Amino acid sequence: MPLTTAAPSLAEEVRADFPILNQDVNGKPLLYFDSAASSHKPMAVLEALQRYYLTDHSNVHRGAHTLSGRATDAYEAAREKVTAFVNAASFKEIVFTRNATEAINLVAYSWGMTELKAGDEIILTTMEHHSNLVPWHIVAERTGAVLKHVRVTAEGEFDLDHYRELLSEKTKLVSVVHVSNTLGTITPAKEVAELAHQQGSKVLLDACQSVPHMPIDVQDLDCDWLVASGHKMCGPTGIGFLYGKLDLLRSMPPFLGGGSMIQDVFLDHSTYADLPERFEAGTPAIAEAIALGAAIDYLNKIGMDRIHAYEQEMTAYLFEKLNAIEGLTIYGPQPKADGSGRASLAAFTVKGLHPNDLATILDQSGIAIRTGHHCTQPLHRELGISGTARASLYIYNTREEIDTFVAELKGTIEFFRNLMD
Ligand code: C6P
Repeated sequence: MPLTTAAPSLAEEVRADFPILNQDVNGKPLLYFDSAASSHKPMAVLEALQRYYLTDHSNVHRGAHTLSGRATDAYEAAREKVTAFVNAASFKEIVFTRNATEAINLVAYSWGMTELKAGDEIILTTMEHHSNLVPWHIVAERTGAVLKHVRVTAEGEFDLDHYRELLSEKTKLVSVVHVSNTLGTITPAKEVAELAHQQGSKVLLDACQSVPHMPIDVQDLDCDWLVASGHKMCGPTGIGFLYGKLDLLRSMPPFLGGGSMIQDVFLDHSTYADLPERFEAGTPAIAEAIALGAAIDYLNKIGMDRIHAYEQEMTAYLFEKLNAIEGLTIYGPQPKADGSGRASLAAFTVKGLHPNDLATILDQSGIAIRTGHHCTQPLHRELGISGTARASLYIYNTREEIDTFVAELKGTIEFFRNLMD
């Protein structure tokens, strides 16, 4: 009989690309379950950073010399990669920012402060990250705009009925998280956008936790803006992007003033450059943008459909194991049998134990998870808890790691229960 070998899993295929994972922490092999906070970077991204500094570094859009030309070409090529990755209609619709937080602030300060007036309504949800709450608090304080928040259902889903109730002709902006970093909930973004547009409202999608994990098509979603951070999608820190519909971006005043974003400057006034430069004042994060381009090449080579499918498989396995632990509560929707219907993360509490204690003990076994409020304090308040422990997965995590994690978690719970007995 011919010997058949099982096809390697995605993690087995890519694991060697992430040398950081190949280390011991506190005497045990590192088990990294904190990619929702920040993912690791494959060698291709680290090499792109180094290659740029070794051979091409210069400022962009400024010099007539060869290095400046190379840096500019590579920087703009990275923008083209982001454009294609989210299926934007034009590279002019992609503005590089430091991160998603800065991208939301750009919209809040440029569009929000000029377009909104007292009584206009902004719809957010109760599961927003602080990055999509605080900028709108500032806008509301300054303009008199009113904030409304869509509830999360008992099952942890975006409450569409409540959303429909909140929507009205007063709604000028719907700014919602695409995938919750705490509940793992997937917002029905297309429907949300369609309903908002029927009321003449704009739509911003915080896609920080979706862009790294699933195919994204901004034209299909029909959002007006979408934001993401490079460091959660195998790219470096210090780079993120804002997608905005061309006409809308064109209608927005600059966010920051300075070099690069101008056409002509006089002593008493200036005229502004076209998109996307208008929103990129000063020397940008050139190396980081180029490395983000390398991260996109890397993800594309695997295929976003495959990444999504693999994560669903891992989600189903993680939940099967966690659901079997007595006294453990997971927040957010349960996955369907095939792991679909939610993100590949689990925020949980264990009866009688503080999440920080759990994480500290797990760290002694080389296991990295996040604890605290994950910058969703209002959501935690709604849930009546001060914090959760969160395990979040990415392409390089394996079933065996889930087994180890669950075994260590059970051991830790038992240890504390024995202490309390
Ligand atoms: N969430 C987490 O551990 P920045 O910091 O700008 O790169 O990303 C902000 C942000 C915005 N929206 C969502 C849904 C996010 O998850 C995050 C970052 C990290 O969950 C750090 S708090």
